[in-house]
Amino acid sequence: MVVATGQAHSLGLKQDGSIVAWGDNEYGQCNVPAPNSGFVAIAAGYHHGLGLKSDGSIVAWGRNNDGQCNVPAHSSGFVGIAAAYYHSLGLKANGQRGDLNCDGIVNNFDIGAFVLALTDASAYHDSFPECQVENADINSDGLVNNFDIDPFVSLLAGE
Ligand SMILES: [Ca+2]
Ligand SMILES: [Ca+2]
Repeated sequence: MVVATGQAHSLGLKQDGSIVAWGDNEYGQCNVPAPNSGFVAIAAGYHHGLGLKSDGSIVAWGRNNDGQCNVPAHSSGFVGIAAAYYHSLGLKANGQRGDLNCDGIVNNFDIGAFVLALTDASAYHDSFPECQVENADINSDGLVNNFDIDPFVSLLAGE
């Protein structure tokens, strides 16, 4: 079991992916939201808790006086979490080559985003504001252009 501790409460992540919480519950920091399953990481803030789920989403609960439980929209693709005194951090896997929709994996769902990144970088930024167009530079020559198409297809095919 992985354990994280806050100011006066503690969280434990069990091997089955559920979280146990105990201690001071004045702000609901021990009330893990349902469904309490599928967690892969935990973090405890002063009066709040964070859980990272295997699907890359973040769940937050407990005291929310400074918005530390307001997980931003597009809450997916996270690979790590950290909880500080009164704020929270999520680490995204948005630096992966070929992962143009930055959901943490390279697959057929990246094709549309890749084409957009190649043809219209500003439209790409509008559609995927949290992603990096540089991830379309599959052949790592510093440019996002047609020469990245073949390497991208190979990447998708797992070659
Ligand atoms: Ca992707
Ligand atoms: Ca390139």
